[in-house]
Amino acid sequence: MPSYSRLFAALCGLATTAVAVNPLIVDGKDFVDSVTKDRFQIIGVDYQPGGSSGFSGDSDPLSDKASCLRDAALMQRLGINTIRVYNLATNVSHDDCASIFNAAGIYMLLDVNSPLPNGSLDRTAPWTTYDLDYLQRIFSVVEAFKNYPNTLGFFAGNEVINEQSTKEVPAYIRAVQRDLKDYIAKNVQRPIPVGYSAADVRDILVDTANYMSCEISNATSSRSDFFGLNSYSWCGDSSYTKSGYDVLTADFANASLPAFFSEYGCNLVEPRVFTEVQALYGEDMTQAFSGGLVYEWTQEANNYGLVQINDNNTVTLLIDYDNLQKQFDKIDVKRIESSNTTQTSVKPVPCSADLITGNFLNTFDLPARPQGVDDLIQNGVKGATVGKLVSVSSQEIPNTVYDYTGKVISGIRLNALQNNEVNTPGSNTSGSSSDGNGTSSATGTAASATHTGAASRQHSSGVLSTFGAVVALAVSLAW
Ligand SMILES: *[C@@H]1O[C@H](CO)[C@@H](O)[C@H](O)[C@H]1NC(C)=O
Ligand SMILES: *[C@@H]1O[C@H](CO)[C@@H](O)[C@H](O)[C@H]1NC(C)=O
Ligand SMILES: *[C@@H]1O[C@H](CO)[C@@H](O)[C@H](O)[C@H]1NC(C)=O
Ligand SMILES: *[C@@H]1O[C@H](CO)[C@@H](O)[C@H](O)[C@H]1NC(C)=O
Ligand SMILES: *[C@@H]1O[C@H](CO)[C@@H](O)[C@H](O)[C@H]1NC(C)=O
Ligand SMILES: *[C@@H]1O[C@H](CO)[C@@H](O)[C@H](O)[C@H]1NC(C)=O
Ligand SMILES: *[C@@H]1O[C@H](CO)[C@@H](O)[C@H](O)[C@H]1NC(C)=O
Ligand SMILES: CC(=O)N[C@H]1CO[C@H](CO)[C@@H](O)[C@@H]1O
Repeated sequence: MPSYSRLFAALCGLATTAVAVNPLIVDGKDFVDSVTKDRFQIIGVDYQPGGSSGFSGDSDPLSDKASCLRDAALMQRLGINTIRVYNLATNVSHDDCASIFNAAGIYMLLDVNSPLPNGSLDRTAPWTTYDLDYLQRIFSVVEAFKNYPNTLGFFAGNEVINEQSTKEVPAYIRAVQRDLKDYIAKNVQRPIPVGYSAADVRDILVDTANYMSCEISNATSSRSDFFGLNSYSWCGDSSYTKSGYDVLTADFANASLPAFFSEYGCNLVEPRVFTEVQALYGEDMTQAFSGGLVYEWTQEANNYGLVQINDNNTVTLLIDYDNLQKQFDKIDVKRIESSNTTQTSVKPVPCSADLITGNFLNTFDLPARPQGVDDLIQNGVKGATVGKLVSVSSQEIPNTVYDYTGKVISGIRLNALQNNEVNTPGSNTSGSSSDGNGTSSATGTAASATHTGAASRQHSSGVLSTFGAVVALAVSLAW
């Protein structure tokens, strides 16, 4: 299939038509490129234009081609290789957007839950919401995204376990993971990873990670494939020890699955300087963590944005965007991508009550499947919208882009990468800043950048995330 598409592209003279990134798999405690076996670390951003309350079910951040083109080009320039999208409509086409991000060398982490009715587990009474309607919805998200090679994984839940949740919630999350993974095994041609995204509530964090990552001998598919942590404990120009990152690193040093920050980027000190990037991708932390995703792409009421989408269809790159780009540019991509058999040979431990140290569920009996779900898994969701890649070419974006001082940056383009390529920081491949009288400081072209090696390497619910961020902040401040 890839060689056929390449031939087709060559015949048509479309040298820049993108084919596909390699799917990622989980091996031990690392994400790994399924073809080259290189390690993959997430250099990501949470993508939630419109905020968490803007979701109606009729559209989502991956249903509007024009904004995806604009954002993928700007993310490519920033050095992003993964986005997380929280709320997804199941009955719209994501083909243009998923294909644009694929062409840009950017993977997608997708929350299956939504804030709409029957769209998530009720943390105060999970047994009232774990039902056929709910499971049909989350399986429909799998159907929508299963055919895109850049679908990195699905979050079965986001911050469902917190101070308000009942004791049974962890078992329900494992049941949802079991059902998703059994659905994928039966209805998808490759093993798409499924995991959980936790709030940074320190006194239950290790118990949560242990509960999700241990192996239940008669329910092996319920295990998390990866563990996301929403962490806001590094504020301003903090340090490895002051931020508590040293504690997190020790907590996850022995984890048996890939762990990463599913949200980070405290905004108590502004502008954000993102010095935590050097810690996260540095020698101390890359054994324990596989990178992270900065909260969040667009500026919303809670003030975490990297870019501002203006009413007149222009974009302003905020100073946080520039600060983050400078930090990303310093990442030693070659080092963090190198495979390590010590990491990939880590095995899960069997679940047992003594893994749980605090006041947390310590039994591993999972709720049985609701009636009708076995049939849904055997036969697939009927009438579901199933996505597929479409062709994408390199192109300049139509939007005017300003830097944070108001200067126009011209020539920003989506750079459709060659087959198997993943976006990496340090390319800053498109756009030149003009001072208004025609003088511009060029920064190189997309085409040349893909051949420098450094720029782009051949590889080698989100229910209430905003609220969640606030909760996590409050917790890390208290602590
Ligand atoms: C898609 O699903 C949403 C949420 O269930 C619903 O509100 C909307 O009417 C549906 N749209 C179409 C075109 O079916
Ligand atoms: C798995 O084993 C546990 C403990 O022996 C038991 O309580 C549970 O019912 C079993 N579950 C299944 C699906 O067989
Ligand atoms: C991790 O494992 C090592 C070696 O088995 C052990 O010495 C260490 O105490 C463990 N750390 C944690 C936090 O459990
Ligand atoms: C678009 O809106 C932004 C923000 O209000 C403003 O800075 C910019 O000058 C406007 N551009 C045009 C072309 O109107
Ligand atoms: C491989 O990973 C282990 C820990 O999992 C670490 O101790 C070791 O230094 C790593 N090796 C290299 C070459 O980075
Ligand atoms: C990226 O390019 C822009 C010009 O488009 C320049 O102003 C900026 O300093 C560059 N950033 C880095 C980190 O090199
Ligand atoms: C205009 O162009 C000249 C070079 O031709 C340059 O020296 C100057 O800084 C530019 N900017 C402004 C605002 O004049
Ligand atoms: C089958 C089922 O649980 N449906 C529920 C969907 O959500 C609505 C509103 O919350 C409930 O009233 C239904 O019972």
